[in-house]
Amino acid sequence: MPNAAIETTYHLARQRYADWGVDTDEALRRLEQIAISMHCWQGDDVGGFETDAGLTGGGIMATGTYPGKARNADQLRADLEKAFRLIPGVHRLNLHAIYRETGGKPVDRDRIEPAHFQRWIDWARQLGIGMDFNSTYFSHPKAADGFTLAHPDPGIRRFWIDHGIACRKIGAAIGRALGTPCVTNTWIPDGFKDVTIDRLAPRRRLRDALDEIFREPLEAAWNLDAVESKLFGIGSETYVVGSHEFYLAYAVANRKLLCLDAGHFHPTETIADKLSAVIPFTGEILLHVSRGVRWDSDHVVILNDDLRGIAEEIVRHDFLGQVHIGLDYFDASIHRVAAWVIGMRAMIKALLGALLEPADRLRQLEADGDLTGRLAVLEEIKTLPFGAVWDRYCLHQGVPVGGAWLEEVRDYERQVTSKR
Ligand code: RNT
Ligand code: ZN
Repeated sequence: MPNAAIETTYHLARQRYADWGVDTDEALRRLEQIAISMHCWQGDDVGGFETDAGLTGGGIMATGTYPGKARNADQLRADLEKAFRLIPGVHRLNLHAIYRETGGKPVDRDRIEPAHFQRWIDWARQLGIGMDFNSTYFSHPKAADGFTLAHPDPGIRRFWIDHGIACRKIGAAIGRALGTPCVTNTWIPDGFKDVTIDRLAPRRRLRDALDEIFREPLEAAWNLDAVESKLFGIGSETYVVGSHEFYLAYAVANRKLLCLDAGHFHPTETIADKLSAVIPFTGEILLHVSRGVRWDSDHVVILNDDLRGIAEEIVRHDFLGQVHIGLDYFDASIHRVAAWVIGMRAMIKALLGALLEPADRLRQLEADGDLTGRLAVLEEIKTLPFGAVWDRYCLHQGVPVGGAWLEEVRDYERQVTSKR
């Protein structure tokens, strides 16, 4: 579509929204301020560059064999840059500890240092983006039996505690270098496949291990700690040490960020409803926006009701300053750069949709007890010319409008990823 047509369509759309009392220019200005943390691990199926083994254990699984995945950090950075150029706005990178670069030197996870992430930091600075971080408690011989921080063996526990401590220091170094706090997330796979007798001792061990990891206070301007719960994993179907209640209690008691992953709850439960329940007690939270299909399958995020619900809760309650939005999925059955672009664009669209709600009017209807009006208005606004506002945003952000980004990914595939 020619640019002039995009502008004309936008101006007509702006009027339609104005009729509902919504200022589309203002919505776009607010949208531009929202940085979403794009997860590096979609780019190589959660493999990392420590060993050639890739993702092993941890109860998570990437399925698919799409060719051309990144095999080293330079390739991954190139793929990430390609994706960022197709996504409107300025976003962040979410890195896992297994993406360290040690120059071929074997360094185990309890010994990693900020220096091993210097190339990532320099790259992020060049792009003008912030970074977030994750300790990696899976794909490692010391995690092979499914336990890490809650392991009964004090030696193994110590190793993972030291990993956690090292990761917080890396997080702080990242945040300090980039001038924006790094959210360092902790997720462990610990749990049992089958009927469990002692559910308490592993939870006590986990609590104590976390206390040790978090003992040293770090500058909040550099590093923020988050803890992520889970319902079940492959191999931890019966019992997960770090359950929702465990981490909710831990986060509230210790003023940590709770990480809510959209795939980590019962299928009819949505994380949207949990924001207003948790934020009054934790202050801030981290989201792992994901899409489970029948189970915690980590499908690429799309613009569905769940996603819209999350964005609406963030915007309606003015939580933008308190919610760190990150994505978490890994689909190896489609082009990996496209998977990023689809998920990120969907998240941004959901936020735009929420910013374009006639919020005051809806709130008033509800306060007046006019529940008929509330439902009627919510249905009517679904067909407002949202696409015209979205296209105009992409145009002004200098990224492809509509499906034009797909051709760029196909080009990149022809020239780069298919040759790997
Ligand atoms: C696993 C958790 C965790 C991971 C990433 C790779 O179930 O969701 O966040 O997906 O750390
Ligand atoms: Zn997650």
